[in-house]
Amino acid sequence: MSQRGYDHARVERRWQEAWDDADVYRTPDDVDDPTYVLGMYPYPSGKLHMGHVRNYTITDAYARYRRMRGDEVLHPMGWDAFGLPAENAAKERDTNPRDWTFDCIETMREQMDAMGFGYDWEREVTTCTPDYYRWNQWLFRRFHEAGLVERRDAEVNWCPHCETVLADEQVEGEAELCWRCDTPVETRELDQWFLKITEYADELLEAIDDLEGWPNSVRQMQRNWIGRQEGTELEFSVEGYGEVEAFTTRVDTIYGATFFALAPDHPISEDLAAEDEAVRHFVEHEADPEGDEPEGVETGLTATNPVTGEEIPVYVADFVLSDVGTGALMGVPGHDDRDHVFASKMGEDVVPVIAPEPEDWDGETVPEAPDVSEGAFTDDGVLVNSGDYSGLDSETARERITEDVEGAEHATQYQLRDWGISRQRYWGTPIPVVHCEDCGPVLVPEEDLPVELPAFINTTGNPLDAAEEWKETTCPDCGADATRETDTMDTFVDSSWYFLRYVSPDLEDAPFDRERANDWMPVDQYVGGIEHAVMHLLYARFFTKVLADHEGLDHREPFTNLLAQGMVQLEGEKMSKSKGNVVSPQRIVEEYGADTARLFMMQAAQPERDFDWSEEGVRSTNAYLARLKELVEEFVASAARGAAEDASGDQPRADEPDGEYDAVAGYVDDEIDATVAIATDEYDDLTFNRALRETQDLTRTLRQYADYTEPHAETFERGLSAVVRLLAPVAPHLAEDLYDDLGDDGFVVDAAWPTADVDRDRVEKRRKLVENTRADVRQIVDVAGIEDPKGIDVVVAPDWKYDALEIAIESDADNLIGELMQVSHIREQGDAAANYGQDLQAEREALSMTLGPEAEYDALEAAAWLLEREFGAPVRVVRAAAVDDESVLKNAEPGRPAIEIED
Ligand code: ANZ
Ligand code: ZN
Repeated sequence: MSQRGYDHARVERRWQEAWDDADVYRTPDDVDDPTYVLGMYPYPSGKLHMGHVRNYTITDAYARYRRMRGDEVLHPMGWDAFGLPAENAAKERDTNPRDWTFDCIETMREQMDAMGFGYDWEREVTTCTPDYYRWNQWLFRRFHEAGLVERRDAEVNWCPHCETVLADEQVEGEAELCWRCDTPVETRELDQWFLKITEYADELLEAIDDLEGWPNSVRQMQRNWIGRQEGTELEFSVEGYGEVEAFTTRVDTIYGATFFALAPDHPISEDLAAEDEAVRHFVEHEADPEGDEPEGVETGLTATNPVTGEEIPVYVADFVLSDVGTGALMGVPGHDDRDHVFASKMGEDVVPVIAPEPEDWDGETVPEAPDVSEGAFTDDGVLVNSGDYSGLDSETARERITEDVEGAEHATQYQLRDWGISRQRYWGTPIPVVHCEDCGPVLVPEEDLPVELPAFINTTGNPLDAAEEWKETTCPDCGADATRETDTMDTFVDSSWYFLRYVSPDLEDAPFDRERANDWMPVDQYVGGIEHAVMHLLYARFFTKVLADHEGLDHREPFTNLLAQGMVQLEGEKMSKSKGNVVSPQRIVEEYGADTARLFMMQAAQPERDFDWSEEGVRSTNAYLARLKELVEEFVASAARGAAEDASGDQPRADEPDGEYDAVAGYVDDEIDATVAIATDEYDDLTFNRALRETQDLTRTLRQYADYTEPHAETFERGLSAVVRLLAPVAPHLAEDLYDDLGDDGFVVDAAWPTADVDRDRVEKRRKLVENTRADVRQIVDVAGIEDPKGIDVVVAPDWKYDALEIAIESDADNLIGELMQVSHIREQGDAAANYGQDLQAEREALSMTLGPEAEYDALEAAAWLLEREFGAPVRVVRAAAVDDESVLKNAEPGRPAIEIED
């Protein structure tokens, strides 16, 4: 027999060792029912924080659940091990990023093991090892062969403090600060390597519609990020420069174009700047594309509107972006807010050419033009002041004008840009390129991969630039002296395919085993933070599509279901080091145990929601586990006593305790089934909090049962066994211990999930009936000030009231009472029927079917012991037929029995 009290440290150590010895988390390679459950791998910062703990408890619980349901589950873990922080930490601590990273990994792996996460560590993936990053380099070559790599000059965000290029998303806020160090970001021109994700823009966008297992918010964020717009490209002729293309989404407004504007780095602007001092000054000193106010300078040129033939002035303006559309636009101040501000400032005309569509519009009449002097009218509407096009709706006009105007054509424009992967940093995958004076940039041949990182050099710039010996090499094409590329890859490259490496982590001749990947993929359930809603998930989708097109992957989307977990907060604020409000998982594990930490988190809220950490909640979770342990141990002890007594007698019997199978046992049996059925549904939906609430309710019922009477052994054991299994995904250590106590063989990890077939709707009605009845008794006892009730009668309503209720629900007659009175056995009830009919009429909208008189009687009869327990008085459940007292019957209604208390 196990010792008394809940010694979490002992329990957790014992089972972690046992799991380890038995290798229970090893995943087979070839499987029939593959389920892939994955948490976003962490950056090895050295410390597991509560966000990690929550993230990985969700995946662990779900993986364990699926496994108990009979699936073969892949649930791996690895390390997003490259990145700037390691480099910075290495500098601060006078070590190198590799040692620092591996130290961090070591500690975090131990912390994960202490949490009881069931990973197959044989499949661990560490991105900073040459075994992993050589495949980044290999993939870079493949992308290059597929025409998806490009090197071009590009303006980049440059953080002078980190001395690195930042992605747009790493630049924060209006003030444009570096995400890591808050230094204001500058721009620089550099030769950069790009992956051409824009080639997949359409598919990335359109396939979002099918990602039904993703949160809508994430899907919308991806749509916005891709930002596809349909519009028209058309030509304005500019004196001296010929036809100049402009992009517009609103060609229907072309009669209202009162100026033309060029981006500051448009070729014409650059050409003008060479001669025109004002333009040069503006381009070099004033243009600020991020500024709030649109600024610009007149060029003195005019452009001819291709539809109206009108000549309009040409500006160079900073709100025109060179990488959007064609870098030139027609300004329509009447219908675009920014153009309105700009035109007002420059004194250009504001002409209304679109009117709001009148409510009773006949589709032809030209409505009155709106007043746009104070602000633009930006919606679609009906064209006015637009020649022959007046009277058309915006959409039709756009089609017509695009068709009619020479040189105009339909065009699609995207917000999405190609993915610049170059980083001028050490701790990343070296881009496998050699620069040769004669041959230019040459790819490192496959057989020379990996290009390994040289030893770390502590310098302010890019350490790879300082690694002279490493840099010096020969050209793979011509053999001449050449230098290595010193850019490394964005670490988002690593995370764009790591989920494929877990499938065959040791494979030596390809990044992943095609056949196995096709079996395991796509990931069934992916779990991670909302901060990865756009980039990581979009890049992973992009890689998956490229690998489907070029590497034989059968799947075009990597993640079927995505859960973006909420934040763990403290007093309403995100836990963060900078705020100093961090609760350390390690302390919680030491004080209360991993099971308590896991259970507390999973029951505190739905996984998508933010919730507040509460030490009080942790303590009560811990107390619950201790009570459960006690309950199981009591049962096991009394069963053992019973067995000993039996052994001394002459007739060996089944386990003791051996209470009757009576109505109480029946009630408990029903509750076990209900709990199993509901908790299973909730596990399927990953709403662990609800599954756990059910499980705790059942535990309480079992406790009350044991306190009330000698429980029926089989029923009681079935209940305990259900609780232990339902809890096993979330509190695996204690569940193993109790599973063992209950005499089951093997590990609960491998145990079968309990099953039950019940009608949830009936369960809910039954529970509600019992709860309401208990509440009614409580209220009567309270209001009447009854100290010591002698007896409680619960009177089920007469059958005719159930019939009347059914009619009230089904009938749509205005006169319900009339309808009821047509039924003879209701009419016979006289005033009682009329009164009840009135009640029904009053609540008609809110009525719902109850279980029916017999089922209500049975349910109340089975639950009578709960009332007896609570009020310390005998309880009789009585059918209406057995009662003559009209005043009692009057109060009995379907779903709400009458209560009579004797004091
Ligand atoms: C005329 C027009 C009339 C426009 C109108 C809009 C409303 P949004 O604004 O997101 O719909 N545009 C075109 N090229 C641009 C560039 N290089 N830099 C900045 N803006 C540019 O994006 C499409 C609109 O952005 C285009 O449609 C154009 O202004 C502007 F009532 O043309 B529109
Ligand atoms: Zn060469």
